[in-house]
Amino acid sequence: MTNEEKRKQVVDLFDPDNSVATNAGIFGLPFGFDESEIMLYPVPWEATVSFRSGTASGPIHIYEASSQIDLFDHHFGEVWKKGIYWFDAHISEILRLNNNIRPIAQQYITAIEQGINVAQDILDHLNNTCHELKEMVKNVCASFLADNRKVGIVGGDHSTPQGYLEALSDKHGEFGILQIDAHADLREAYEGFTYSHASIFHNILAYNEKLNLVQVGVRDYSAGERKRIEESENITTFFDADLQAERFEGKTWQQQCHAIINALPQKVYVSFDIDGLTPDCCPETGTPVPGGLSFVQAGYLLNALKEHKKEIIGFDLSETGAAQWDGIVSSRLLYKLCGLL
Ligand SMILES: [Mn+2]
Repeated sequence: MTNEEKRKQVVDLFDPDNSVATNAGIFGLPFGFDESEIMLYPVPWEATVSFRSGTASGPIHIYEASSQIDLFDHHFGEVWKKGIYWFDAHISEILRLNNNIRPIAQQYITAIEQGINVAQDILDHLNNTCHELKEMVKNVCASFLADNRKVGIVGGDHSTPQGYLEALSDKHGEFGILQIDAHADLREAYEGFTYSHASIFHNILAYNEKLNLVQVGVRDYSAGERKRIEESENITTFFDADLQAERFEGKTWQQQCHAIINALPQKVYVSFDIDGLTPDCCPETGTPVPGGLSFVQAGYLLNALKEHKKEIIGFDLSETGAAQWDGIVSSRLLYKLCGLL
């Protein structure tokens, strides 16, 4: 039997209107590895987080909340039929790595904030461990892509999809990234960390010069990042304050979504930092900022991507905080992102 035939068999036997089986997987679904078209890869990682911690347990809060959602999505319908698998085989190894270097990173951050010099070998050790994590994510994602699976990374902080974006770059070359985020994440080696959550798009644009980055909801950024945005032809930023001002003056979200989508090429990766949403959707995220997209605006934008028939080649959902409510919002967004794939 092919994997597709196996999937069909599981779909036929499953009643989505019934309550969840106790041994069920993500979203209460019965699919195994073989039967799943979509691989969700949780990366509980926050080694270089600068402000509030907790996002390393984002995946577990998302997983726990996921069984409560109804399986018919208003925009994307019966998403579950694609087969969705929570590939958590590396979750304890990643957590072990994270827990090993997190205290060292915290001491390092505290020291540099106080202007104390830190031995270069400590920083090297931290950067090497982050590199190890990135390579691990890259190898796992590359093997899924080679197997024609679709992949979503579930962070962890926003550095976690770096390896995945490299694997996609190797496979596709040219594509666009739709980044929904309160921050620009274009810093060069924030606080000395090569693979900082604040540097992910600086890093991936250096890795793949054919990328097109479209940012939405940005409202907290440095002067250097502003300059970078203004000078780069392959970065288009829809700042949150500008989007909201245009709407105060009569533009509609529909028109704005069209402008956002028109800035993207045909192949699109969605990088969803949960702090792009209003803070009531993500109160425990690491660096919440007032303003942002409402949950329904985000759903409308994702649906508009579908209606414009963009080819969605992958996604990440990052920075979910350690709380039940944050898990509830993110798991619902995760289901929509699976629908978009
Ligand atoms: Mn971010």
